[in-house]
Amino acid sequence: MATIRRNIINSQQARDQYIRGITLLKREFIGPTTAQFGIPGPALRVSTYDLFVVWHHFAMYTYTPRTQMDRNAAHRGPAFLPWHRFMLILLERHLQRVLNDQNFGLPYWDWAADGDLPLNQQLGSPVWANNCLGGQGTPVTTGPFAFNAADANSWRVRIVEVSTGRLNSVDRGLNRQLARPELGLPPPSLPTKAEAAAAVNLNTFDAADWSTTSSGFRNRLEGWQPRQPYSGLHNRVHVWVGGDMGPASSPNDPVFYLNHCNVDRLWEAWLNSNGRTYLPDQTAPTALRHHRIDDQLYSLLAPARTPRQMLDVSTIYTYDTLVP
Ligand SMILES: [Cu+2]
Repeated sequence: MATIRRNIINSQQARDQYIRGITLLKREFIGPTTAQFGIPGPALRVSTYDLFVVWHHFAMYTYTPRTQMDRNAAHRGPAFLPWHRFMLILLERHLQRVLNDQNFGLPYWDWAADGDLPLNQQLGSPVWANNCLGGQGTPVTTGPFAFNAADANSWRVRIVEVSTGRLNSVDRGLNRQLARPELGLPPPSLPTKAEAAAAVNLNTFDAADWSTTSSGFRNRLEGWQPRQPYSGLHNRVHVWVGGDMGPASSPNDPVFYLNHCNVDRLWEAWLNSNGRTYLPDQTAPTALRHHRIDDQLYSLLAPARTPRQMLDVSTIYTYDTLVP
């Protein structure tokens, strides 16, 4: 039976299970070591949670094509949506396993609902309460992911992207700086409901040259267009949260999955109203590998799926509500 993915602020059960589940995955060390991934420093076992951080980083540094630094295997191109859907399904399965609950559905953060509020109220959203994701700081000191130097079981960032673009082993708390201005700009607002609806209303899924300059739904939702003054939907949520949500190791912050679950929900709304279609098809140039409909999505943890296999997931999960 398909599970139901719910709004995290409307379901105490989904919220509590999510926090408990990812805490368990963070403490589960059954995977490869950092040395096996070429991460410098002492060879430490990578937790199940951190495997997803590594996978995301590797995908982001798999350029497609190799010579062009723009599109990568999971971003800046059409596979952005099916790749993250594949990632979320795998994480959800791990959560179901450690929670011993096959009905658990990943919750989402409806950031557009917060984006309709004035900025000071966006910061006061129940998402940032101590019984949900906790507050902000460098490091975060309140809520379930608070850093406590004396408690080895408190939430630690173990693998992070450094300025060279490579992954490094660290042992520190989680960093989060909500609604911080960038480069002298005024503080960013979360995206609004009108902006989300305008994206879903675009009939074209994606268009040549399948990059950050393309017109269409994928690029609008990913957030490269329009870019004034901040990037749009998904990208702006990363910028708005700040801290560890910035670099390619952004799955370090558990809010990553709540953001992407909402992105996935907007895609589901689009698929619902436009038909379960995807572009480009398999006749597109090989430079678009990982992005064509029957290409394998970049995988590290499980047998690869294709974009086509991600178009109808109704036997796996549904959402409590889609955007109107
Ligand atoms: Cu990503």
